[in-house]
Amino acid sequence: MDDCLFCKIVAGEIPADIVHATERTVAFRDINAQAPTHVLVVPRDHYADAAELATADPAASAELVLTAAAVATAEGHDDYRLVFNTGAGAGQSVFHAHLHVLAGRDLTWPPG
Ligand code: DGP
Repeated sequence: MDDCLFCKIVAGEIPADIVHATERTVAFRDINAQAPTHVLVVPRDHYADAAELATADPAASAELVLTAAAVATAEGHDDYRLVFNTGAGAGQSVFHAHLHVLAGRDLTWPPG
């Protein structure tokens, strides 16, 4: 996708604080962190949201979760929250699938 922010981060065209990378995923710190650890894990290939990714590439979808777990472990967290905002009404603002990894503070339920 020519005009996708996260495609540009994956391609190295826009800088990001990358903390982990695998064959199919890249993980980088969220620019607007909502917790001491707030990392976004994205597939290298472009899919608009989590369901589109899971339909087209289940292996990459699973790798996203495993990368998220590796990031949480690397940052010393046994407890963490994974979030896929899906659709503008649910808070999705970047339409390249991404998994939020949040940890390092009390995470209340339900989320806002
Ligand atoms: P969402 O609202 O679920 O689509 O999450 C998108 C996240 O992307 C949001 O928490 C802020 C983050 N974000 C937006 N622009 C940038 C950027 O240029 N760099 C980084 N690292 N994160 C960004």
